[in-house]
Amino acid sequence: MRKLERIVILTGAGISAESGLGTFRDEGGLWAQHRIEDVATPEAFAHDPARVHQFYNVRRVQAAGAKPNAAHQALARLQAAWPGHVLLVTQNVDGLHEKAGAEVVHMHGELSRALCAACEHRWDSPQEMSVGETCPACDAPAARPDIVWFGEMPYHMEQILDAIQTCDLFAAIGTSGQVYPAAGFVEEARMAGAATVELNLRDSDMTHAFEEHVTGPASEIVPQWVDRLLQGR
Ligand code: BV8
Repeated sequence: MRKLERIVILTGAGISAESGLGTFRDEGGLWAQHRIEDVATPEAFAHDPARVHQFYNVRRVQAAGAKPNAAHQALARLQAAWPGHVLLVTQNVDGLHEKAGAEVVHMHGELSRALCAACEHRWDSPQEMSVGETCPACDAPAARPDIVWFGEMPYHMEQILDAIQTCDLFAAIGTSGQVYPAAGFVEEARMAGAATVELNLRDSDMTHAFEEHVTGPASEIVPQWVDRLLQGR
C-alpha cells in the first residue's frame, strides 16, 4: 500500500448519532419529521422563515447540549498525532468535532453561526434566531442560519477537492452517501489513486465505491481504526 502521508476524512450525521443528535435518514430521522422543501432550502426560508428558524433553533439547542463521543475524540487524536496530515471535512452542522479538539472544515455550514443574506457578514448566532433579525454589520433585517441549504453551493469546495486530488487515503464515516457533492468525493479520491475506506453502521448508497469497509457503531470502530492507523505509521 502507498505510504500514508495525507488523509481526507468526511463525516456525516452518523458520527454524532451516539451523542444523541438525530440523523436525517435513519428510522424516525429528521427527514422523516420534516420535508426538506419546508425547512432546508432558500425557497423554504423565503416562504416561511419562522418555520425554518424553528427547525434550526431546536437543533441548535440540542447541539449546544451535546457532547462529543469516542469517535469525535479519536479523530482529534489522529490529527494531533499527525499534524498537517489529516484534513477533516464534515457535512454536520453541530460543533462536536471542535468540542473534541479537532480542526474541521464545515462544508454545510454551522448551527452556531449566522449569515446576513444582504451583505454576507457572518457572526456567532444566538441560540434562538427569529424572523427579521438584523445584521450587526449592515443593519438589514436579513439574518439567516449560516447553513448550506439544498440548491446552495457547499463551502470550501476548492480546498476539499484539492486535498482529495493529492490524498493517499479517503475515509467516509457515518454518512449515507445520498447528498451531493459530498457523496461524489469517494469517486474523485479513487480516480486520484487514493485508498478508500467506509466506516458505517450499515451499507450506504456509496458502499460499492469503497475498497475497504469497517462496520459498527462509530464510537467503537473509529477509535480502533485510528489506533491501527497510528500503529502503522
Ligand atoms: C449543490 C443542511 C449546486 C444543514 C444539508 C448532483 C450534484 C450536485 C448536486 C446534486 C446532485 N444531485 C442532486 C443534487 C442536489 C442536492 C442533493 O444532493 N440532493 C440529494 C437529496 C439527492 N445537493 C445540493 O443541493 C447541494 N448543493 O449541489 O449546489 C450548486 C451548483 C452551483 C451553484 C449553486 C449550487 C447542497 C447539499 C447540502 C444540503 N444541506 N444540510 C442541515 O440541515 O443539517 S445536507 C444534509 O444531508 C445534512 O447536512 C447531512 O449531513 C447531509 C448528509 O446526510 P448524512 O450526514 O449522510 O446523514 P444521513 O442521515 O443521510 O445518514 C446517516 C448515516 O450514518 C447512515 O449511513 C447511517 O447508517 C449512519 N449511522 C447512523 N448511526 C451510526 C451511523 N454510522 C456509524 N455509527 C452510528 N452510530
